[in-house]
Amino acid sequence: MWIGALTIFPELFEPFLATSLIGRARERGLIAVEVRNLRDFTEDRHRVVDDEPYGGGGGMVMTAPPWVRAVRELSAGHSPWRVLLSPQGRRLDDAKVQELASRPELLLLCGRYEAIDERVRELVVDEEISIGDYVLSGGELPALVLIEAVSRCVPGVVQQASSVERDSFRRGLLDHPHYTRPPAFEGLEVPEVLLSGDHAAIERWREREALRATLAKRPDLVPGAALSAEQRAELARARADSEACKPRSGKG
Ligand code: 4HQ
Repeated sequence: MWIGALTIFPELFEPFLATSLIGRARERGLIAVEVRNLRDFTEDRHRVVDDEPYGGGGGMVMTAPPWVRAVRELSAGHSPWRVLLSPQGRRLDDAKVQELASRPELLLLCGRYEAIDERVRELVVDEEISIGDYVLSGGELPALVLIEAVSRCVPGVVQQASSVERDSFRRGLLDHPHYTRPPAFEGLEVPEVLLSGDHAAIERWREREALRATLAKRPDLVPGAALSAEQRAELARARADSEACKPRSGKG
């Protein structure tokens, strides 16, 4: 998979992309990342990429010509899916990550300043994506978030394929709790079933705890989740319990 990124701060990318899982995936040729400086696509001596907004008001706007030149140049010879990182975009989730990972080439546009000239969107952007409802100073961290999440989906990048399948969200539920040594710590003991060696019982416990965690922390995920028989039974129990706690309705 090839991922390109356009930014005025290319130096933000390399240390992150050279480290750990992504660094190894790049060494092994599973993903290629090409980070380019938008200023290399300006044509003036001062390499200016911004200007005052038409209509007035505060802040600076990134001008269209360097973006359009850069995207066209980096797209020549291939046809990457062109993604603009922006709070106006559709929110990134696991389904979108998998969809993006299925594309052989991605080009990520990382803006700075108040905004980018609207014509960049119209001319050279296929999709606008946000990593969440908050405002950052640039699209670089969102691009790195996207690169890391997408890389994990590329076959071979995560050595243990089962850990991607088991990942929280891939099943539509949050993760169950995890424990490692020591067996008792500050008066808190590891649940006994995990020490039992009974693999079927451990699996049942994990499924139940995953559902419980999701009901407690992210109940909005439960309707969309693919539940096992054990989890459907647990859900019925949880619903019966909460029904029993409710005050009876008006007339009753
Ligand atoms: N940005 N998800 C770039 C974001 C953002 C987000 C703000 C993008 C500033 C220039 N991008 N502009 N949230 O906050 O993707």
